[in-house]
Amino acid sequence: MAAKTERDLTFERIDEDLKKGHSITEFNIENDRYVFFSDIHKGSGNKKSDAFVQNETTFCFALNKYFDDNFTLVQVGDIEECWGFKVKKALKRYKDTVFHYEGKFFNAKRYYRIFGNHDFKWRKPKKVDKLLKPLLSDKNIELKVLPALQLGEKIVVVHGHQGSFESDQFWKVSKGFVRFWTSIWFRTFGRKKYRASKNAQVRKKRDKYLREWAEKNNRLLIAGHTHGYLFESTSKIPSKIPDIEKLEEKLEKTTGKLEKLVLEEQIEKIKNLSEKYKDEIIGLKYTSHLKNVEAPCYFNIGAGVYTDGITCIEIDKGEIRLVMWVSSHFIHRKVGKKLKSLIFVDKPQRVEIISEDLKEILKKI
Ligand SMILES: [Mn+2]
Repeated sequence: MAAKTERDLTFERIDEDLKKGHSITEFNIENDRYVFFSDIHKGSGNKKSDAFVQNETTFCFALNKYFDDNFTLVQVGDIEECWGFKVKKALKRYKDTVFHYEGKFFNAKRYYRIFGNHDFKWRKPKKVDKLLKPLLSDKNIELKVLPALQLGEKIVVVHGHQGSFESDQFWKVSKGFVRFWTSIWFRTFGRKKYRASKNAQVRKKRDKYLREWAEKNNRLLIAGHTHGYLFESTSKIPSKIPDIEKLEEKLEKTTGKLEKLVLEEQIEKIKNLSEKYKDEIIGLKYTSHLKNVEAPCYFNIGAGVYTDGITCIEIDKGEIRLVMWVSSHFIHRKVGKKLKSLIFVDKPQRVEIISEDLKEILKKI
C-alpha cells in the first residue's frame, strides 16, 4: 500500500475531528451573530518574545464590543502559546485583561473554543478544568475545548493543522524543538523576524488542502493556523474600501497643520491596506490553484499577532465578513523643527475589509 500523502492525512484528520466535535444544530442564519478569532498566541507578555502583547488592548476592546452587540465568540485554536512558553505564564499575564472579557462570553453561554497545535493540551478535560476554566468563571459551567465545530448543515470550523507534517504528525518532537529554537531566535532577533519566517510555501499548501477538503465535502470551511487571512469572494472586489479620493479632497481643503498630518497618515494607512488586499485578501495569489472561484468555500481568519492589529471573521445575520481591528498607535512627525508624537488613532478601529451574502455563498456550495 502506498504511503499516505499529506493531503490524505489532512482529509482523514478533519473527518475524524468533525465526528468528535460539536454541532450547533439550532444555528439560525437570519438572526445569529458569531465572531471567529484564531492564532492569538498569548505568551508571557514579554515585548520581545510575546507576538500578541502589542494587540492586548485592541483585543479586549474588540471582545467587549462583540459582547455588547450580542455575538457568540468562537476561538479557533492557538489561543495560548504553549510551545514557546509554559502556558501558566500566559494564563497569569492575561488573567485580568483578555480572560476577563472571554469570561463574559463564557458566563453568558456564548463561548466556544477549539484547540490548535500550539494549545493542544486543552484537548485534555482535566487540564482545562484545572487551569483554564477557573480564569473564565467561578460558576459550575462545563468548558469543553473542541477539535471541531459545525454551524448548521454546511459550515465547519477547525484550526487547520490537521494532517500537516510540520504541525500535526510530529508534534511531540516539534514542540521541544520549537521551544528550544524560538528561545534562541527571540534572544537573537526578537519576535518580528520569527513571525515573518512563516513559510509561504507551507502556508499555501495548507490553504490548498483545506480548500480541497471543503470543496470535496460541499462545506464552507473556516480555519486559522496559517496566519494569513483569506477571503474567497465571488466579486473579487472588496465591498467597503475606505474612499481615498474623498480623503485626498479633504486634505486639499484642510489648512490646520495637525489635521493635515492626521489625514496624511490616514491616507497612507489605507493605501497600505489596499496593497494587502491586492496580494492576500482577494486571493490573486491563490487563484492559480482554485478550480472554481464561483463557489467560495474556504475562509481563513488570520491571526492576532500582526504588528498593527488583529483580523477576524464575522458571521452576522446572514453576512460573512473579514474584519481587521487596527490597533491604536502614535505617529512621530516633525512639526516645525521639533519631532512630536501625535496620536493618530486614539482607540482601536474596526475596518471592514470585505463582506458578502452568506446565504448566496451557501447556495453555491
Ligand atoms: Mn496553528
